[in-house]
Amino acid sequence: MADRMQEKVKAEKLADPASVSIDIATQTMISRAHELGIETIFDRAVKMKPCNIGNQGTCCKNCGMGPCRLPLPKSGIEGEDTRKGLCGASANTIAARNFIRMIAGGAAAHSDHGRGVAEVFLSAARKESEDYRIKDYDKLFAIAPHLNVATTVEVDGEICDRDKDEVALEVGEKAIGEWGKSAGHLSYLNRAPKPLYEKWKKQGVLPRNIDREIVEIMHRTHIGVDQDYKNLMKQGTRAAIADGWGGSMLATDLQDVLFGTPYPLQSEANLGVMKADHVNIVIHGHEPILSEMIVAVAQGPEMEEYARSKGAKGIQLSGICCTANEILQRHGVPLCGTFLQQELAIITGACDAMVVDIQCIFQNVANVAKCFHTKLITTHPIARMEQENVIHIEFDEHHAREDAERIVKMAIDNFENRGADVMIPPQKGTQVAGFGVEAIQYHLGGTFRGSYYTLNDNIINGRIRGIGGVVGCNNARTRHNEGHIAVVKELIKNDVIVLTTGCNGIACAMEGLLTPESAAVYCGPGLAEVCETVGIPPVLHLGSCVDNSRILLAATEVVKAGGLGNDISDLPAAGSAPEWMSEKAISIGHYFVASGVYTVFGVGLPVTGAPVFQKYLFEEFEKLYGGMWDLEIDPVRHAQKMIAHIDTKRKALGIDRSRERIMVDMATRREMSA
Ligand code: XCC
Ligand code: SF4
Repeated sequence: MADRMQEKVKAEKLADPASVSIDIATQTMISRAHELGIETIFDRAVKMKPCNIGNQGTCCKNCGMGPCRLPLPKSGIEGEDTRKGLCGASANTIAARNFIRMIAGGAAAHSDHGRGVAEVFLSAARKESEDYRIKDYDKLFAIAPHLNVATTVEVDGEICDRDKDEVALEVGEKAIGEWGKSAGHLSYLNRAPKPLYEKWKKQGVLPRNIDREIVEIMHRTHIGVDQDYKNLMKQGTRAAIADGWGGSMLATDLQDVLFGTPYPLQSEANLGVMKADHVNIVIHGHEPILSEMIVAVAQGPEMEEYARSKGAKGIQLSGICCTANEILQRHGVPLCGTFLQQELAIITGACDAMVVDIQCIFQNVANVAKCFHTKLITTHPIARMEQENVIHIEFDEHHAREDAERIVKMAIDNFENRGADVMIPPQKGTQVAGFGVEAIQYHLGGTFRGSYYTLNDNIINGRIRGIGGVVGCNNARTRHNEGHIAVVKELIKNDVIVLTTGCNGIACAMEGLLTPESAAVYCGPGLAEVCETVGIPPVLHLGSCVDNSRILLAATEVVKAGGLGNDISDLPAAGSAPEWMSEKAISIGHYFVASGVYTVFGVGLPVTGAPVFQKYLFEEFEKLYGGMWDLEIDPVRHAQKMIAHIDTKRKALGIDRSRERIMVDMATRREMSA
């Protein structure tokens, strides 16, 4: 009996690999962790239940008299909702304050990342740094006008291109100003479709500068300030726009100018990209500032040679989370795994160094690293860890190459310290990544007619039913990658082309959905035909979290190409984050909503404890901005809701019939060939 009890306790404490992830490599490594007695997030999720009031959004701890907890009664609310905190804050106020604080957190993370890039950009433009040089002058000249920087000058009555270094310097200075300028509004707002800009103006949500909107959220949500959920959301909207059309968009653009605009390339994804006989360096986090330099150093002949001198066959770089997406997009460096696989990469026993910068890094990677030879290296002054085994090498653009060399050398030197306990699961998927606004234009329009015309044409004729933006994290409260893959497969099966970023992009890559060949297997006949003709995957990987701004701009290009309405909210398009978890995801979700996109989240949303506030986000928002939130946990229903929205938009555009015709055509064709 006592024995059985103990067995039961033990069984309860560990995650069941097959029920926490759909991915075989992940399942294998969770079992491996159990064998080695190492705990991972999957086990912790079994042990610790989430707080039921917090996840309804109705726990307030904004002052020292709380936390005040206002759970929704099981039977719901009949009549007046009299729940209130000590100060009288209603459930709507509390949920709205919490919600926009999440937006503040997310917008701050993206935008501060952007600021870091802008600073390095400026120092490159000033030629203060030997290690970073501007790579993509075409893109520089393309973004300059949006920052009100002239690209031409008049010399002796003739208009010619301005000196590129001069343009770079002014772009850098203007860009930095976007975080704290004292007058006017964000410059990039002029990139949005005119009707959208007008909606923002009418609602009074044009962001002034990036930092201010975030600070104002913190002020307004302090005890006793803004206590009207609609007014709170107004500020949440303004900060989210400052993220999507400000901090994130600047981060993406300046990264492209500095490191190159992505174009399609082939690579691989999943833990199986690690190599037992190579020095494995896993880069994890978000900013490409550090990782770009590590790629440059590690791929040089000197370090390769040094690695061989230490008995390794070479150096294998791979990435986790969005820094992985950054170096994938520009260099084809393979993806090692998603957010939920970070501990597992170390548990392979083959990770000689994990180098992290900012965001989405579990503190527990330090504990896992202790069980192996792995050097865990933090590199950012604002992201350190308390554990003693963590090595901090502060990365600085002024001696970036030196820092990168030190890190890579440390990894190589560590190769010989590996234990015998190496186990790398063999699974990996092939992928084609590296899409962006420019690459989509090129691939779907061709060099001579580089525009979104072909995409629009295929949407209008019904081969492509619509566009789905499926993005975001993994969440240990739901089965790893299950929602991601099910939503994406359901969309492409129904001829909806998918644009992906973040960990959804990694999940799709692992599953093989980022290959042109997958079109014939998973897509409806219309989308399959387009993918085959043009040679693109049905799921286009656009990059990292900040690169969700690429989706905004792609949508804007679709509007501009014509025939599908005048605004993003007219498009047959919908957004989704099936397994979201971060505050950044809430900010992204909200800037999509505020840009006119119907956006569905999975897992749960911390608004369900305040039904009136929830209704405001889920229904009334559409009247203000054309987009609205939704929540759907079941992945197939989740995708079906997006498709229903797409069909509503097709109908409003009067293009619903063209699709019916195509479907009949395809059916007849199939009959004929049978
Ligand atoms: Fe982080 Fe960006 Fe989320 Fe993945 S998706 S878990 S935020 S790495 Ni952007
Ligand atoms: Fe409670 Fe009001 Fe303080 Fe929040 S701000 S903890 S609701 S007293």
